Amino acid sequence: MKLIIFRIILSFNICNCFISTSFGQRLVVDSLFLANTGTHELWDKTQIALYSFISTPKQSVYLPGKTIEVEEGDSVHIYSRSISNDGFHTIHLHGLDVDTENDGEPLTSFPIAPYNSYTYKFLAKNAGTYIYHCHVGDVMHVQMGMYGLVIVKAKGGKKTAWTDGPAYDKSFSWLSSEVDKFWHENTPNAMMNDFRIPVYSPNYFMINGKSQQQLNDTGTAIIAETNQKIYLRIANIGFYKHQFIFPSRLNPEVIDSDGRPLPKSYIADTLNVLPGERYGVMVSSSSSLFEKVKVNFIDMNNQVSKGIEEIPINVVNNVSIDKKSKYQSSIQIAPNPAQETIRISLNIPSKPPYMLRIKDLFGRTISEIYCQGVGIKEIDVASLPRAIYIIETNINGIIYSEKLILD
Ligand SMILES: [Cu+2]
Repeated sequence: MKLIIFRIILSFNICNCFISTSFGQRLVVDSLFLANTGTHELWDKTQIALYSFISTPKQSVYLPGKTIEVEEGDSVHIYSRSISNDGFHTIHLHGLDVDTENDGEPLTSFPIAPYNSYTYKFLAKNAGTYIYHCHVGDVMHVQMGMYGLVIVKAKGGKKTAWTDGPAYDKSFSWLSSEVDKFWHENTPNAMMNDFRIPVYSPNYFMINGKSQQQLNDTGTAIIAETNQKIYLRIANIGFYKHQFIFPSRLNPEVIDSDGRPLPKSYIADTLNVLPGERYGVMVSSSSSLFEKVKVNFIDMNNQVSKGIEEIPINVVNNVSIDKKSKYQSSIQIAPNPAQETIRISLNIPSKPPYMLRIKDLFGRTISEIYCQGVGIKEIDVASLPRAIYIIETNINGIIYSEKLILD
């Protein structure tokens, strides 16, 4: 059975494939490789040892692990192979209705030994946001990075929070967590054998494995247009309480929790997400908005916030930009999205010498380029982190700006 599934995966050359059954139900076959050797770079360039769930055995580890995406009603098989050179691992499907054999609790289910594999199976009964994580050594393997999201979309992959639920235009997933560097410097097995588990004192606070300037990231920062419905899937796999504070102009409406629609949705600009909890929040703004969602990471022993991270929100009123003036779209960037070099031309009546500024979504100037005369300006952007930026210039008191995506 394992061999057959592995063949399917290889023949499709991607790790997520589906086959329709005679009852119209999809069988989704996905794969995870359980790794215990790797390093991960944090926002300040600090390197930590990391375990992870990755897509292919040759990949470098990353945080969080691979996201599993399926649809409501799917029968899901996750081929799981340990490429760890030491110790056991499992996959616990947190919040999903699974039988004991597929629960991933090592005592009642079973652990996966190095270079062994198992195919976890479950039925994705309810659309929603779920977490999977290793259940060996409990908190230690999770702390080492063995976690990821399971997203169960509405039937047919429709852009609704659940089948026949509220519709959205865009969605973002925020899986929050923490890192205690000391725990990563001491192997979990050594700590477990000695029963000397140190006090948990995290020094890095993350959303989608990112912090600080890394949150200016196309997968995490909210980039949307006015009046678009944005569906946020928020999940906490840390050991602290994570408090999300939204600008009230985003009209945050909490609509589901832990994989079930709420009987009655509610508006709240502060959302406390406890370890293991998941929430669905619908936001939108009727006017342009350049603000941040603030996230407090709160030690539940004393209710003190030990870290703050901010996720940029960039809601742009595209209609009014077009109507306001032709100058607003007068910066032309090509290519966009770009990778290495961009060519910028200004389409305005007069062009005195001007300064082009590249800003991140926090409004910080990343670089300034002095420009003179007409013609196309070529700028090397290869060294900039892959993210969204604003190219801006001020000519005779008028600010011209344009969005630049580096991918
Ligand atoms: Cu593990």
